[in-house]
Amino acid sequence: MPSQGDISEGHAGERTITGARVVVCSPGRNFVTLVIETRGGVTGIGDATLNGRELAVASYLEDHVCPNLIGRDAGRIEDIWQFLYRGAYWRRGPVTMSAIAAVDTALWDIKAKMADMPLYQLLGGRSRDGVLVYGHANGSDIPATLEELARYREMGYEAVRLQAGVPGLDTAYGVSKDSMFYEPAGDALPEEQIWDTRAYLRFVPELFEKAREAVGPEVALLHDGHHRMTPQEAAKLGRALEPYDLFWLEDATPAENQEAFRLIRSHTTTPLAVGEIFNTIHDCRTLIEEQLIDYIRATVVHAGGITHLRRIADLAGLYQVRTGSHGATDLSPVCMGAALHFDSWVPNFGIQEYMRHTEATDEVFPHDYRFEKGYLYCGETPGHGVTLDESLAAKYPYEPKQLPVARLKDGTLWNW
Ligand code: KDG
Ligand code: MG
Repeated sequence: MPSQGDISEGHAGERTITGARVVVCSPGRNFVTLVIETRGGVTGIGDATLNGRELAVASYLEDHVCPNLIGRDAGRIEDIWQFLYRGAYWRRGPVTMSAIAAVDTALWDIKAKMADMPLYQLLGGRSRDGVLVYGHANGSDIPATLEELARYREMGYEAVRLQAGVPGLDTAYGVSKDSMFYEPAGDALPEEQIWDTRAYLRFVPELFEKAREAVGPEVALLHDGHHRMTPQEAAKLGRALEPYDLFWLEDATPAENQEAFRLIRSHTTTPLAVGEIFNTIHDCRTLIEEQLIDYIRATVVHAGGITHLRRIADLAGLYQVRTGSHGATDLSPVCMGAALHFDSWVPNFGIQEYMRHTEATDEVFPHDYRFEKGYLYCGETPGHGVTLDESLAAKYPYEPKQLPVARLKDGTLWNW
């Protein structure tokens, strides 16, 4: 009889999954968390947050995944991953892969707790002491952005992403009212913003010229194009930014068409990063194998959990592509905790994005990772080191929120 991975194996009684449930809460922004319980009393949690589409993943988990988990051996992480990926017949996609990621993360949490080890030990142990992170400095114009940059330097950051308001445009990606906590998902229905790439391209090199003058050559400076340029425009920007020695230019152009990066790559030596919206290895195979990028930004929650992210990182390692995982605030502290264990191990680590969560979020998700002088350190607690205060979470019910959309001046819908 084929094994179901249940207690029929004899040794797995303690590990049998007896419960799986989804907690949706909104301590300032929405988060979806999967809680898996085992007969032995060990629980694990995984992040399943997909900004603006949270309830789709919650339903995918509650209605289609959780019933399949009951009775299985929580120790069979790979088999459960394959079951959820192949078994659904419908493969890939952000909803499916975020749901699989939540299960995978919770199971790694359980395995590590049962082994009485921090998760990074199960992956192969530390490759580094601390994880280099970049923070977000943003402002309505260049002086305001440089002030923020100085503030991040004072806090100890060695790497800072810069986004600034573009002259002539009312809104720009990455620039918020509260500079410390950039939260783009606003209203129940999407805000519509106006975008003009030519105005943006005229402005960005000056931002980085002034920033370099202000901080000198050492500090790593990053920028996110947020999928808005054509390949030709991205090539032009990459070249214009070369004198300012960026750590990376992110999401220069949409990457459904991976071959589009050939044009950008052939025109500029500015390092390229992409992948925060990728959910499988197939989204980045050409980008990696042709060495069209320098950093892959896939992360635990949207790319199928630790099990799948490890496959992506291993492929990337063959081609000298390093990791630079997405770490915006819409990824919960559970994702961040798991990501930091991953980052502490992965040999081809590059950098980790770190947007600080609000106090309310940190209270709902107590964690043992800590920031010090530009680095994040995962803790030594068995598991991934992040828990969920369910009674506090219950005080913050779900609030419908969606990401903005962008239109060109003539009304054409563009990439936000
Ligand atoms: O939900 C969307 C955000 O995660 C995204 O806009 C953040 O681009 C982003 C980044 O680089 O952090
Ligand atoms: Mg981005």
